[in-house]
Amino acid sequence: MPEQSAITQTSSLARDLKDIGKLVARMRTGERLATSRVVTELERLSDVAPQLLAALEPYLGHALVVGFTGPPGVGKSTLVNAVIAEARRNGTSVGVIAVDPSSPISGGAILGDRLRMTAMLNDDGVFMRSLASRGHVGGLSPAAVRVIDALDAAGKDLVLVETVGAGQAEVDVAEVTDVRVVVSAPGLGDDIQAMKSGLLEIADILVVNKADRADADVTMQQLAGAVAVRAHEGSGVPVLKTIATTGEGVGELLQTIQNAGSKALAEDVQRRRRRRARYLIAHAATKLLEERLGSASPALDELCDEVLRAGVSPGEAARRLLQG
Ligand SMILES: Nc1nc2c(ncn2[C@@H]2O[C@H](COP(=O)(O)OP(=O)(O)OP(=O)(O)O)[C@@H](O)[C@H]2O)c(=O)[nH]1
Ligand SMILES: [Mg+2]
Repeated sequence: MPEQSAITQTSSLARDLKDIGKLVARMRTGERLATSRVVTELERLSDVAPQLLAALEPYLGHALVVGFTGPPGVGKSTLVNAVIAEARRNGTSVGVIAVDPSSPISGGAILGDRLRMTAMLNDDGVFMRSLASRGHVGGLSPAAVRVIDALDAAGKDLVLVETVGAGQAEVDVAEVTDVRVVVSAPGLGDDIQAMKSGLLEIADILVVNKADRADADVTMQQLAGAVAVRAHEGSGVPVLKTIATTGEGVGELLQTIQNAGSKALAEDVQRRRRRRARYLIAHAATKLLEERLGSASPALDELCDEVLRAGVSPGEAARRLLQG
């Protein structure tokens, strides 16, 4: 009976979680079920999440966290899929987080080729989780940051995070990843202009995917032109071509990612983790502030009136709001 199996599940979960150390140890040996459970607990921020995070602490800082972002439909999922295949050939273990409410991983749609997908599901060196952005419009949810930590502690060498580059997402992905790959494709039109203003600034590596298409060189030139402008500012961002569907150029992409990543990995673990924590604090602070500004209160009304009377500057009012 469904009720009974739900109860059994809950009690076995409770038993498992009683011994968090054991669960983490199982995850560390590569047990998929244990990893899955740790990820779920952290994603949901369940009661045991603080203890779990504390237990993961000694194992953090090993993974290279790579963000894949770009406009919808440019082939990010297909490219991530191809990078996984390439990494596995080198024996590199991979965790994948797809932040994409529109195409959940279940069903295999998100990562394209069902056959390869099935092969990966049987490969203990690969762990994938799809996360809804849950009203966190366009951005990375704090849950994604905790799941990154889980996969890092699980011993994955590479953690790939796919997000659609829309507004806040690119900023978020920049805060929590070590290497940022910005993916584009031919025929984006206005999106290329949008990329120039937003995404290009956070890119460590630029990829023109769908290089099998005739107009790929035009896109390549547009991006190389935009990057050349930045090169004067000393950026030197590589621009690579890939065909995610065939794997062409993906070996070079992975190599470039690893080169860029070696610098990040040499950085102090604590500093890298603080950067992620800073993002979480900023995220929480923004929410708190929105709540305070959104709900009517006599104190806020009073503050507004004081600003209107020019007795208090908006800056001073903001400071008071933050202190309150
Ligand atoms: N011709 C060609 N098609 C590709 C290539 N890479 C991906 N595609 C196709 O482009 C379509 C979109 O691919 P996805 O990988 O789902 O793109 P995405 O950027 O993850 O899309 P969203 O997650 O919805 O933003 C699919 O039909 C892919 O098969 C490529 O290199 N060449
Ligand atoms: Mg996708």
